[in-house]
Amino acid sequence: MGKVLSKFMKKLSTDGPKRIIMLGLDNAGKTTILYRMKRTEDFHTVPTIGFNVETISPCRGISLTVWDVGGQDHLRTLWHHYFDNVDGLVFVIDSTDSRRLHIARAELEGIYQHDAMTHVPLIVLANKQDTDDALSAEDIAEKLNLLAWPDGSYYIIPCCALSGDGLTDAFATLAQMIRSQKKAHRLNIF
Ligand SMILES: Nc1nc2c(ncn2[C@@H]2O[C@H](COP(=O)(O)OP(=O)(O)O)[C@@H](O)[C@H]2O)c(=O)[nH]1
Ligand SMILES: [Mg+2]
Repeated sequence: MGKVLSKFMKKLSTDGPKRIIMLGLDNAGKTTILYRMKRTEDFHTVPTIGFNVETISPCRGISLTVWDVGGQDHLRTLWHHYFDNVDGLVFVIDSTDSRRLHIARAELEGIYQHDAMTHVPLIVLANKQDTDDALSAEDIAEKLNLLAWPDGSYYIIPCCALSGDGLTDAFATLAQMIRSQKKAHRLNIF
């Protein structure tokens, strides 16, 4: 039994990288987050046309291939092309952009209308917490109506992509959510 369990745990941790998509309105900080996690020095971002993709080092034993997809108006209609076989979603909010939070909410709800995305674990990043006018994660959760979402289906985490504060925790939490979900799924099969 112990042997079977350890084989099972090993398989969980050695499965290939998990596929993460990172979405959010333009200027939210997605590309900055990707390269901060990748620990790239001296990067500067330009508005993303299309996508950037990087594999980031293991979080809780899982490597994450993160797709950072452009968020300008005309690019958002293309997001659904990235929805197949997604293991986790990181949805990034510019916490200073209170004017467009209702658009972010509509986009987030729209993503979860797609069948392929229904059960995908969600991390909402309340980015730009270093600025004086940043809304708190609690305010953002309320404005996005997250309290109506099922318990455990998401976490909202305050962060600052410039310093990296909050990012490691956020990706580790997502890795943990993916791991628990896969485990539950496999146990159902037994
Ligand atoms: N003050 C502050 N600015 C940030 C932060 N994260 C990103 N930015 C800035 O926000 C702008 C948009 O960032 P970018 O990563 O290109 O956003 P994207 O369009 O979502 O990929 C850039 O000028 C970044 O330097 C943050 O945590 N704090
Ligand atoms: Mg970008």
